[in-house]
Amino acid sequence: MKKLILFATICSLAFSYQLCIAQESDQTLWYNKPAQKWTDALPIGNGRIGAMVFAGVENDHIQFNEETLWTGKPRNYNRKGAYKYLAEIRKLLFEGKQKEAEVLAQKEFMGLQSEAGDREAWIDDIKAGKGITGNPASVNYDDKLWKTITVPAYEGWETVGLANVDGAVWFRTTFEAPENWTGKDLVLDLNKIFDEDFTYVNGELVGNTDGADARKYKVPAKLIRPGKNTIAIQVLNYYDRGGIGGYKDTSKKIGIYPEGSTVEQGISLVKSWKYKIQDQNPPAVPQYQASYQPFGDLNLTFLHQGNVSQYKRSLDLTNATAKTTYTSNNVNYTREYFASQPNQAVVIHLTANKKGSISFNAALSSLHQNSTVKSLDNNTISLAVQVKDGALKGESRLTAIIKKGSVKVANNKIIVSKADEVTLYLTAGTNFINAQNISGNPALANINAINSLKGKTYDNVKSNHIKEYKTYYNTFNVDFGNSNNEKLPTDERLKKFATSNDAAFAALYMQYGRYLLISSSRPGTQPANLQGIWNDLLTPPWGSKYTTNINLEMNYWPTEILNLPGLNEPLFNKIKGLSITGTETAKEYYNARGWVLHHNTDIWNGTAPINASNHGIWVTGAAWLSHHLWEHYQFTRDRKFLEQEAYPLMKQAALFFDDFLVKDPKMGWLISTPSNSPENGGLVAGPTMDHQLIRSLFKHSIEAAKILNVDADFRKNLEAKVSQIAPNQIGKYGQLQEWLEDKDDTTNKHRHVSHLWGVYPGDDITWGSNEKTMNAAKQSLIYRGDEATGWSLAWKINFWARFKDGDHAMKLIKMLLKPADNGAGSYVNLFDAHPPFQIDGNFGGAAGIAEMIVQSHQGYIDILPAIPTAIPYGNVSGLMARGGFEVNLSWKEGKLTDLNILSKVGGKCKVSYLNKIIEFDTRAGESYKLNKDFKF
Ligand code: FUC
Repeated sequence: MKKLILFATICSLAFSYQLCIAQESDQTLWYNKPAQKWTDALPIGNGRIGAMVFAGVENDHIQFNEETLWTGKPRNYNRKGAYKYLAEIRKLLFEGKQKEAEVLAQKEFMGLQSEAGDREAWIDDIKAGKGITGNPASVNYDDKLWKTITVPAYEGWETVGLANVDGAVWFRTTFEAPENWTGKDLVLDLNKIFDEDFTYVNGELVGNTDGADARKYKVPAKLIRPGKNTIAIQVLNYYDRGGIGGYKDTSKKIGIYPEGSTVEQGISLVKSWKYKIQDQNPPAVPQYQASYQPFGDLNLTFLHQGNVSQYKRSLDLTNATAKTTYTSNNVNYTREYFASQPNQAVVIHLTANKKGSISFNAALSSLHQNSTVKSLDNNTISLAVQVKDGALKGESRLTAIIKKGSVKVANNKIIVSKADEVTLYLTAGTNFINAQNISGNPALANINAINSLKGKTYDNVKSNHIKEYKTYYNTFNVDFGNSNNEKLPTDERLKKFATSNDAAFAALYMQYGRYLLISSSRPGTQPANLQGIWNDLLTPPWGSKYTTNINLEMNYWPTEILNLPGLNEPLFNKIKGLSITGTETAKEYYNARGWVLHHNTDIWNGTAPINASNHGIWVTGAAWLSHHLWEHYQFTRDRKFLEQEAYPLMKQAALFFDDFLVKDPKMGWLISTPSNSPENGGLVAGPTMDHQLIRSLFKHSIEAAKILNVDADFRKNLEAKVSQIAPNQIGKYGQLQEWLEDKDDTTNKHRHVSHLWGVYPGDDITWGSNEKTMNAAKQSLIYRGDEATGWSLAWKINFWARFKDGDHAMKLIKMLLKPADNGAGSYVNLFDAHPPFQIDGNFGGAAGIAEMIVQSHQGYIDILPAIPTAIPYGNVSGLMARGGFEVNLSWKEGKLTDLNILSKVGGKCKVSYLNKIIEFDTRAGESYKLNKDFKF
């Protein structure tokens, strides 16, 4: 607040523009150049509609999403009767035959994929020349009118101009054969082509390969002519990246050379080739689960002339509004952008300090091949899209409201001339209603939004947006002091973070995490997926779906501790949906009661195993999600929630394991098999993580049943079983064993650190209850090392906080908050880089910093358990602790100066600081203040 007032004062005193920038609020991301890449652009979102603002001066690109536009359709993912193979898979694992178990499971135990298109029929059509005239393989084919493309492109033709293309594409080029090649057989080295090729030299087929193998074709001497020779390649691509890929290591060239020599001695084919798209409708590729889709692009084209100065773009987290300002021809222009939840629209407001200065065209487009733009009236256009592999379709509308000047629609573009002020409303909807029902009308969300905007001024809409947003954002405040780097643009600040004293940047990162969650997970919407709500790719990494062996859960780590409990609603709703499909999966795969969730899900609530049996068969997704339900009760003590929502789902999750656990023949413990220690070590019997999760689930279900005074028999049964579950074991290297057997490899740097689940987010291992195991867990983490993917760095921040080593946690914060130059870290817009972009690290990182300030998982509130020397000063309010307590505190030079605890529901409060512990009774709604000596 202090800083904001200062900002206003300085600016009103008409100091230089630069100084105004320097005094920007400490809760703002800002830059002095437009976004070049998607990960430079600034994200806005209302939980349902998300947009990325590029903020170019002449061309402002706003790429947008609607969270329910996915591939696929409602269908049953379960393989009927898979349980018949369960006993055999278990037996093979018990006999130590992991490979055999994986092979059997791959064949009989994975979920059902979506239907395949008829590939043979399509290839027949393509070979018969559908979509192209003549025979492009022939030497004399006229390719003069064909376009050119860079060859090769290892990341796919998508990256060199064919952005949304799958299908059949012809490539042609020529080379001059030197005379001394006459009579020699040649080698045509193309290496990777995605996915299949038919390669011709001078009209003759010299090779055909389907799939990932490298290609080196022999070209018989008799085919080669002195002088000019023609190479023509027909590439068939079914999914994701396509084209002539060549080598990942681009210092290696594709080319042609005589047998016995090398490509360096021959002719390089790295150059511009001619290409022609033959067909863009390849048959569908079977998928285990669906992918989140981009929706469309809004491009605003301005006719600015003359120099542009004073450029700045920013995102103010305090009011969830992005802004672009610049001066052109002595006119100061301002654009404001936000995604309104109350009015369900992305709103863009354009102003200038000189009347009649705003002129631009606004166009909608989409990557979806099946999309159309239409004019609806003289100030509205619409974009209709239909996803290729699935049943979902969407509609979006753009309306321009102008003050003075003129507006019209021509060529399906909105054209604004000489307006004083313009407001654009961008709305979107799909036919998705829920995972079973897609009978919705995509126009409806647009119509409703536009109706809700009727009669409202821009100022109304903006103030309603800010008011609604602040009900979430303002529940927590953090100040780690000022830093010199605050006067730097955010990208510069990011570069310097690791080597400067800029604790304030870590505070900004916490608030950015909260901002991103509010923007991607409002009540009534889908939960935040791997990219939250933001995605610009038709085949995004991992389908931008929900990976449940860490990633989905990490997205929701900030909700309780960072005081955003209302944002759990989409997750809890998802859990309900998953419990329904998961009940059928439990029956079909394990002949068990209750519900089960494997390592991934999507908008259609898939719960069956996917991908490969060595990591797709991981059975504890429901146990982990149940932990979120229990934690919500722990933090809020909301008994009604426990009774009506949490316990019924937890109980069903526990029932599954009641049926599923089996006795280990060697040790006699109850173990989880078959399963996997996420993505490490293949299919196994008894990964440690599973036992921690199941033990926690059983304990919490027992406790919940006690609190609610229900299900005595069920409780007793769990009580009898919980102590039989395989315990955490310390291995020969002093490590916490990742598996039942002592077989950890201390040089293994795997990103997943699953066996430490019991340290965080669980509480199966704590300093208070089992110091030895805690030390073993710490040893395991030391062996794993610090280097990791984005989300893994974020997890490690939380681990080091729980180990009470703030400085080590800070080291990982610095690794997470460093520019992502092809590695883990943060992009220009501070999105987390796995790489690629994955939002979990943002959320895990924000939660981790909170965990350094307050912990409450050991039955008391632990104050400053892991504060690093690099954050010597702090003033924080609104951190939440289990038991329904809100913690407000300050510290200086690393020492507590003030503590104020608000009891939300009453009851005993136990607080610890350094070695002191105090306990007192509280009344709901009352605050309890302690001084630096920990006295009232
Ligand atoms: C898990 C992780 C990967 C990635 C993916 C989305 O499979 O192992 O690193 O985060 O989810």
